[in-house]
Amino acid sequence: MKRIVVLAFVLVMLASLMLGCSKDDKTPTPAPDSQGGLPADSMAIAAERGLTPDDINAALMTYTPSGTWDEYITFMSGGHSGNLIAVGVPSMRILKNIAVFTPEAWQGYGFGNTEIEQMLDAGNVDGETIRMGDSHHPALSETAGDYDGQWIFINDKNSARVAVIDLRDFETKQIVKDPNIISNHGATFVSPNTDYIFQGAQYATPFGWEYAPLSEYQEKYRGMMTAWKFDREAGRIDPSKSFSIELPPYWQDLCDAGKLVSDGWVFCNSFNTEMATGGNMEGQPNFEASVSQRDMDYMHIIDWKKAEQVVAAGKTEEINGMPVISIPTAIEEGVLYLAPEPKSPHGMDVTPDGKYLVVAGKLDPHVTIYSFDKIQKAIASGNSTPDAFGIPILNFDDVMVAQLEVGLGPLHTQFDDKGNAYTSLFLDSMVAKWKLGGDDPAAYVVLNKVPVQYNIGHLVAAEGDTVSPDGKYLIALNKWAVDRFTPVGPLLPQNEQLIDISGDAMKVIYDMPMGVGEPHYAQMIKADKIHAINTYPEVGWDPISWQKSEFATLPGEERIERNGNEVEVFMTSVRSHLTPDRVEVKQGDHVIWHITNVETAQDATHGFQLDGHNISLSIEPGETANFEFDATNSGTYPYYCTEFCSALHLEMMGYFQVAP
Ligand code: K7E
Ligand code: CUA
Repeated sequence: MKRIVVLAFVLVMLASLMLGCSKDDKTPTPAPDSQGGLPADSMAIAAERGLTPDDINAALMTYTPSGTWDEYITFMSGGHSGNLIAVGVPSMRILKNIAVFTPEAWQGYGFGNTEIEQMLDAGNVDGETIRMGDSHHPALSETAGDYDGQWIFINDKNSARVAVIDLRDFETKQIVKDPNIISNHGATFVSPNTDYIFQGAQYATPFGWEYAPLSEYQEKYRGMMTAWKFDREAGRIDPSKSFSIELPPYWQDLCDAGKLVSDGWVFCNSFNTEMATGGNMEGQPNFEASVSQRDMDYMHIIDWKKAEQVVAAGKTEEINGMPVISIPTAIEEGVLYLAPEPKSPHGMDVTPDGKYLVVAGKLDPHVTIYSFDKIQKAIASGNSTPDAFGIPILNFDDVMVAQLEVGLGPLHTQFDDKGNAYTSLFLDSMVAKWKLGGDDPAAYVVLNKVPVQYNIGHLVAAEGDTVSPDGKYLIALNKWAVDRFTPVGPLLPQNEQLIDISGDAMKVIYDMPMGVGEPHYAQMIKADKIHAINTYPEVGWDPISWQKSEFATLPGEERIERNGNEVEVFMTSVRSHLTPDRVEVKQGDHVIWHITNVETAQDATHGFQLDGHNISLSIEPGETANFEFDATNSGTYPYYCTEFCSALHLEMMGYFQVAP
């Protein structure tokens, strides 16, 4: 019986697709099997695979034939894999795994390439080489509050670092380390014109993560908001024009930058306003209990435009090289305010019009909606009570517009183009769709919900963080994937579920196993906004400095130069040989090696690995890559191209010999 229903459904649907028919279309629907080119066996396939009409619908909405491109690109953080993953929508195919904080051999990232090593080294901590990360929140660069497709930034929660990725070549160009905090979370969030990339701390420590007993938590431990200045011309964060604001040792959590009316402000939710310090072996409760005692935590409300003036006026203290606005100065200058947030809040999402802020409850089934206008009025009224540090806490009722019960474990909220909001419900494993009600509390209503599998964290809507979201698609970033995919051992992939939000009811249309990282947050941009290059502009290009490399080597210029104990190799690669194909040095020599891929054809990448030396490069068409090392061991070490570039790719090799 089910099969007959499926068959009938497929027949009608395929026929209507063929004809592009609408309800007013008076053309009689011919029998599908009489249509030239209509595969008569598709119904049989559907029946054979037991596909329901919904399955077929979902397949038709997501299947992306060979050679056709996705409409959107979603950039998902890789979580503790420390990378950034570009995924096409609606196909949900991984387009690229972009190495950021963690070495990745395929991209030749962190395996010898001199410029990349230097960039990664900029993220080292106190001489400790850091080659991992915990990437959480990617932020696309914006112009007037809209994604402009030029850059993307991402934070490393683990060591409080921020990376800059260039969307011309989808490669990481810079990593900066905050000199005063060791863990961040409310990052990265950009101001509407990407003047600043904001980074809020997470677990409080003394400045510079120095030692201080936990008994001195309230006096010595601090949170922080750093405004990293982005120089668009240079395509780099300019630490010399960046600044920080000292915050209380509450754990700042998620942040978002204001937009339109609220441009100039940044907001963060926080938890552990209890200032708990652990001690579960010393008779204290676990953190999970001690940081959840109070009914209210505090939203941080920061006037960054005013902070910028305070910095310009020199009213800062330089701490570890960073100008910091102290808490007393921030209070005096009207830079920092607090507002109560219901129990263990999570998420901070500014509505597309910039007028409202949504904070989710985590342990409270409500989302709380705050009005920016009310916040401004409350600040102007002077009605507040000081917290333990003297920071004015605005009255909850003065700033809050509505509280809407959305379900259990609300975390994050996204928006569409029709005035709706979508909130992830971790405990319910659902997405709740609700209506924004402006200033009228009664106008906020839950419209419907859709189950997701399982334990949803963040969710992302098409252009969902901009001033003009697209609607259409939403992705649920689910933490658990129990029973969803063919078993692959105890460590399961995450499940990224694509949801069609074009209609009234939400429909899950694709389950994508994410087996290369644990995405926290993601941003989804219209693919045609990104103008990625096909090959580097000129042969001999340095992708990091974005100019011709001083070591560019053209065919005929290949050479090996010896200068005392230093041997410098200038090599070219082209299908299907490396020149020179013999390099001999003496044990103890320092070897500096440059390779230029002189190809100009798209996709004619040559990789390079040197046996026994932990060296792996990816040299894209036109690129010059460099590495250096000490020839410590004598021996014979083949080097070869790692990309299967031609039929004679295996012959693309050479011998590196170290004479004793
Ligand atoms: Cu909710 Cu780090 Cu954005 Cu994960 S955070 S879910
Ligand atoms: Cu070049 Cu294989």
